[in-house]
Amino acid sequence: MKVYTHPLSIFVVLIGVLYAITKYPATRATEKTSDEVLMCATEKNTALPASNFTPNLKASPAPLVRKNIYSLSPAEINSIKTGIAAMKALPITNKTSWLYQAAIHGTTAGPPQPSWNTCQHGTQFFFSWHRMYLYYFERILRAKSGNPNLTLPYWDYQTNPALHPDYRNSAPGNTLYDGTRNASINAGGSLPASISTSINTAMTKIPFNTFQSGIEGPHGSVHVSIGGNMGSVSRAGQDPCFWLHHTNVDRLWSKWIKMCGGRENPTSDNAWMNQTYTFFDENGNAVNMTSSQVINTAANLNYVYDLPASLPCNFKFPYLEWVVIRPYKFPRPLAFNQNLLRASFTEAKATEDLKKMSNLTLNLNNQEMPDQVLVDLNNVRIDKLPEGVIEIYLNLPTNEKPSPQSRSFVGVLDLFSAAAHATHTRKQVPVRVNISDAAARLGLKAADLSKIDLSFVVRGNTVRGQTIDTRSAINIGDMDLVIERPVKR
Ligand SMILES: [Cu+2]
Repeated sequence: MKVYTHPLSIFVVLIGVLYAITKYPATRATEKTSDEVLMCATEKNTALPASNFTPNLKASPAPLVRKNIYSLSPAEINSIKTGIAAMKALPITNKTSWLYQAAIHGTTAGPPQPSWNTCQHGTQFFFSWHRMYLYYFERILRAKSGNPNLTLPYWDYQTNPALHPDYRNSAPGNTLYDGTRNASINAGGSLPASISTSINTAMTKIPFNTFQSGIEGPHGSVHVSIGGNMGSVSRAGQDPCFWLHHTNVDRLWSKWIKMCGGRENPTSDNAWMNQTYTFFDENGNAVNMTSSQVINTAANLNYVYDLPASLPCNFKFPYLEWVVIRPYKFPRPLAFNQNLLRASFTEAKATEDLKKMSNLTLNLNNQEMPDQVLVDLNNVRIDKLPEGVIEIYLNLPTNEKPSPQSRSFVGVLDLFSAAAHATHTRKQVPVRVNISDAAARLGLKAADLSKIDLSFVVRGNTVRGQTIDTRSAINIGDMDLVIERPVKR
């Protein structure tokens, strides 16, 4: 492992220190991640005794439209403020209160209440769980606002990388403001551009799970770049901009399916379709909902997004089965607390998977369905979150300045899920990084995979054109290389 000094770096840690940190982990830093004692729910069904969801098909003549926050009228924004104020006025014991609803995502408050801490990250239910969560929150907010046409707006940070001004106005009584956010965000700063690039990469992915985990990375980076409540799984739902962010994530799922080209929801996966979670409606009544019930938002959930119309899509992709090969393990741990770390992974250990194969091949250029090359970072521990993101590069030339336009750019690290999972008592979910596109651009062959070079670059938010200086401290236990290969059905 080599460590280089970067012009921005304040803290350059010598190799010996890196090993010392790894071997004798420092006491867990208390800032920002200290309250992550909760855990996201495991994948088991967490449904409670409740009535089952039935769509109210007569609710409205046409589905309501969820719109861009930047296109809302002052009256529409006032409705949202009114609804939030009413929810915030209720005690946490009320299921339609602001704090009860936020605790459904995560909380350290007690004693445990129905549906608390059930958020799904790093599982196949990330999209469907959050869609259900938004749906019932929207119904509650609509009822409290007194505006029957209220819908949740979304924040399209790819178009407007700064948070909407009404959410940053610190005037007393503004229910959209959250003073715990990073100063750069409340000052009107922009999220790093690498978030947008990573979303674009994810949208090109055809398999549902590859797309979904591809969105989780930039999604988590939005959380951490905003910071404060948003940067912590146990408090994120308390920041009003959480709902803008997740409505946008939900919109990206709707947009992806409209892009066709073989994109399909996992409707033949019964475990996914029947997965049930419990939420509370505007009257505080428990309702069970399954993933299968949230696929068609217009018919079942009475909303659509203001997406451009696209052609009808009947194309079925001829692939279903996936073969997963884990050819190499890189056992050397990695730690850093600086702005740029280049880590060469050359100590590849051949796994049983590789020993069984006579010849490892790699098809990154298949037009229909290329192999996906993934890196699983195991046992990630975060001691300090950056005020921004961590960008990842593959085989970045030493003389090249890291930028999301680089051929080596891989994506952004999902620090949000990693921070939450870092204290899980159950088996950790690895932080997954998809290096396929960069590997294809660089023309990597199967033989090159036993020797890869990853660069981790800490990039701050941008305020008035200036990228702010920030740092991060992270430990990664070890790393697995994973190849996902589609098989024709
Ligand atoms: Cu989130």
